[in-house]
Amino acid sequence: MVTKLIGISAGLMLSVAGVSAADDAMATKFTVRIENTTKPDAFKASNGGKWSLAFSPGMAAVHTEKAPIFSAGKKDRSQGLEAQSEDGDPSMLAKSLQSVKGIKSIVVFTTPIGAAGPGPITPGAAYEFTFSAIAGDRLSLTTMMGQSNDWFYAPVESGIDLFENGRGISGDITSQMVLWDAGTEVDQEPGIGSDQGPRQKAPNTGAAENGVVRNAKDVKYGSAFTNVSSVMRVSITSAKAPAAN
Ligand SMILES: [Ca+2]
Ligand SMILES: [Ca+2]
Repeated sequence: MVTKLIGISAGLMLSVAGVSAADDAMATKFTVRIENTTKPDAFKASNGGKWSLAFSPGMAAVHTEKAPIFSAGKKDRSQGLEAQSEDGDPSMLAKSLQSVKGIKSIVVFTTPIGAAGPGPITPGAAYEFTFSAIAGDRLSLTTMMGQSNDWFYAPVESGIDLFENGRGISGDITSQMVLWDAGTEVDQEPGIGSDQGPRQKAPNTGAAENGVVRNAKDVKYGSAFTNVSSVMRVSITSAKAPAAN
């Protein structure tokens, strides 16, 4: 499910109150690329059928607080993480985070590079988005594991520190990504579950789990998918804005 709100090609930057223009002069510009490194039909279900893995549209937030989106071991906050995790729709989460303390900017990424419109990244495809940040800022991002009931990839709840010794980070940050279970929908076998994103009759369909957000390695079916670097590559580059003169 992708709403009109996020029907923009390059990634929609939502402005957040409290971010001053003065920050711009000192800001470092970052570009993040999320690539689906799997092959078509790479996975085999218990019924013998093969399936492909895709990752949904998602969102990224630059923040200063330690856990703006979720807390491991706690219930989902009903801010939209459920729709992101179950239906691949980041729009509600992006909207509600605008009023969360410590959020400085939000980017929604919906359209794969080279695609005509919003959609998941299928094997070989990638999303890319840019944002600006200053020392002390952290990055969180979310994307659904598209063949699950309510699993999402994100860094740990405190996000990724965007600076080291005052300089913007660059490089492969896949190792900082974790597969999480949102605890909102009962898990079925990935790739064939009737209530999972590609097969459910409508968004938000499936048995309620009433659980907590937790590392997917601790849930049924999860451990086969928690080696994130075997399915995606997330890289970041940074460039200091040139001095104005
Ligand atoms: Ca679940
Ligand atoms: Ca579902």
